Amino acid sequence: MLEHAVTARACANIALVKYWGKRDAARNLPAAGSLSLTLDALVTETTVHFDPRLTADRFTLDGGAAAPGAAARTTAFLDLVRQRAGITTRAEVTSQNHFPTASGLASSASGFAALALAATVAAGLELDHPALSALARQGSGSAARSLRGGFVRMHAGTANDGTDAFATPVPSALCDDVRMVICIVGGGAPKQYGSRDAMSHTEATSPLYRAWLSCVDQDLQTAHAALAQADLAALGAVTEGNACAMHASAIAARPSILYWQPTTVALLHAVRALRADGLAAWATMDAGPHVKVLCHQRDAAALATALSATPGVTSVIISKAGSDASIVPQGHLR
Ligand code: 2P0
Repeated sequence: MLEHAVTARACANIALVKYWGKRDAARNLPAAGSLSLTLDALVTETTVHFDPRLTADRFTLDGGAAAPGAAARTTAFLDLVRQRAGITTRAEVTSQNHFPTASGLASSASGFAALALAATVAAGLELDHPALSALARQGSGSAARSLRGGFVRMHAGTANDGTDAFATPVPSALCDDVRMVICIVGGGAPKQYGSRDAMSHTEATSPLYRAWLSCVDQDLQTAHAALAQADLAALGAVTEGNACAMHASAIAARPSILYWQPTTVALLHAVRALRADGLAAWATMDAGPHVKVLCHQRDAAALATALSATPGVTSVIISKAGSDASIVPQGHLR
C-alpha cells in the first residue's frame, strides 16, 4: 500500500466572503464562515511517496528545496496524516505550482489541498469529502475550500474538535459564466506580511476586528441568495464590500497591516469607473497587493485589456471556475 507515489492536483481559490480570524488557533478553526470561487488557471500538483528508507521528510517545491518554514509546516501536516493512518514512515513530497511565472499569488490553499489528497491516498486512508476538507483546514484554512470546484462555502462549525469546520460546494447557474480577471501588481513592493500572522495581529489589536466579524454572516447570506438567483451584480456588490471590510479591519490594526499599493488603489478606482460606464465588474483583494475582478465571461477580455493599462500592473490572468481536487493517474503529469 505505502510503496506507491500518489499525485494530486488542486486549484487555488479566491474568497468572495473572506476568512480573516480564528476561534481556535491550535486547531486552525475559523472565527466565521467564508465563501470562495475555485480557479481553473491556478493549479498545484503534489506527489507524496511514503518511503521506508527515509529518516526524515523531504520536500521539493517548484524544483528546489523548500524553505525551512514551509518544510516544517509540511512535516507537521504529514504528522497528522501519519497519526490518522497509524504509520511512522517519512515521505518524499514534490510540489509544483503551475501558476503563471512570477505572479506572486499565494499558493497555500491549492498546496495544502493537493497535499491533503495525495498524502491521505498514499497513506491508504479513505476519507470522505468533509473529513478530507477538515484535515486540509489544519494545514491552511483556505485549503479546505480548494478541495471542491466552483463556488464553495466554508463552514465555521461549532464543535471544539473541528470536525464540522469543513467546506462544501454551492451549486449555482453562475458557475459556467463567471470569470475572475486577476491583475498582478508588481513594481518592487516590499515583502508583505504572511496572512496567518497578519490575521492574528488584527484579532489582537484592531478596534475594527469585531465590526468586521459582525458583518460576515449577513454577507454570507447575501452571497448565497445571489448564487441561488444567479445574480452576479448582487454577488459582486457583496464581494467588493466584504473585501473592503476585511482590509479596513487589517488597516486599523496597530501597527497597521496595509496590503494595498498605489496600483491596488488605482485598480479599485478603474473598476469603479468601468462599472459607472455600465460594465459588470467588482474587485476583491487578499493578503497582497493584487486585485481580482469578478465579471461575466463576455466582458473578461475587455476588462483585462482595460485594467492592464494601469501603471504597475505586470500581468493579467483570466480564469474560469476550477474543478474538484483530483488524483492524477500515473503518466498524466503536466
Ligand atoms: C481568504 N485569506 O478567505 C482570506 C482572505 C487571505 C485573505 O484565507 O492561517 O493562508 O493558514 O488558516 O488560509 C489566507 O489565510 O490562513 C486566507 P491559515 P490562510 O482567502
